[in-house]
Amino acid sequence: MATMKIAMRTYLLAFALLTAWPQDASALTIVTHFIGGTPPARWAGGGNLPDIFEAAARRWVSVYLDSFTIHLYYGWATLEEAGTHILIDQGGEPNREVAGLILFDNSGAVSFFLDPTPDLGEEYQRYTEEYQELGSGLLNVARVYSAPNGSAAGHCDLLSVAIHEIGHALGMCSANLRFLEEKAAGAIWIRGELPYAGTVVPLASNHRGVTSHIDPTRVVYGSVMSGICSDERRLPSTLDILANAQISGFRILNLNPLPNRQGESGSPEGLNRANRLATSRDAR
Ligand SMILES: [Ca+2]
Ligand SMILES: [Zn+2]
Repeated sequence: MATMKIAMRTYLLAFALLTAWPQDASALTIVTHFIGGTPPARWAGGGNLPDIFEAAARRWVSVYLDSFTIHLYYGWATLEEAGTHILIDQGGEPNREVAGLILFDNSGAVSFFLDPTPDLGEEYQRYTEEYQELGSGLLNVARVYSAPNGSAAGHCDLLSVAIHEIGHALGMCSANLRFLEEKAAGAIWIRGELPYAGTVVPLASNHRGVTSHIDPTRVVYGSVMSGICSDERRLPSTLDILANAQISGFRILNLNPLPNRQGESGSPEGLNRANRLATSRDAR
């Protein structure tokens, strides 16, 4: 891992010296670098990883309007989970991850759906928004597509896994120094000038302690940072957006990101105040 870290840093530095990127002064910029790797032998759908990763990045870019640039390297590799994220470098004030590596499993253990139209959720027949009271009023905790048809059915949505892993890069990562401070109490306390200040985001624990995931046993089913299941698509919820904003010091938020269909996001009809709690099998 240390070798990879040094190699990636060197590559990053060389790349930074050779290239000047246009800077958008008023938005999060995710600079993506496809490093290749061998794709899985089989997958469903006619899409490809670069298009899907870009679409996943746009989901997060649409919610943070602070001026900040992060570099994400991504590709295929043999893993023991659907996807993984490794922090390469962090820094600045406030401290944020500035470079990361995200890998997706090519072993065949996970059967992915590669959406050829990753900005649209038209393969899923149902869209649900979940709301919950977590200390500062009812807030959106889940935006979930379900009931897939066609080639999406029976598969794990690669877009959702990419959104989840990029979410780790934006703050919820056990190598992130600010996350380590924030998670001390086993939860992330939303505070300061952020909307829904007073909300407490519960974190899942395992035998090694507090993890970098939202606790699926205490939050209504479907938060993208609690995990990803087969046969569904998860988009960042207000809770996911707030958790990373608190960790990484993002202050200018769009809590109603890109809708996939007209009128679906933030609409009163979308309110589904289901009381059910469900456990979620994490992709990691
Ligand atoms: Ca689609
Ligand atoms: Zn994860």
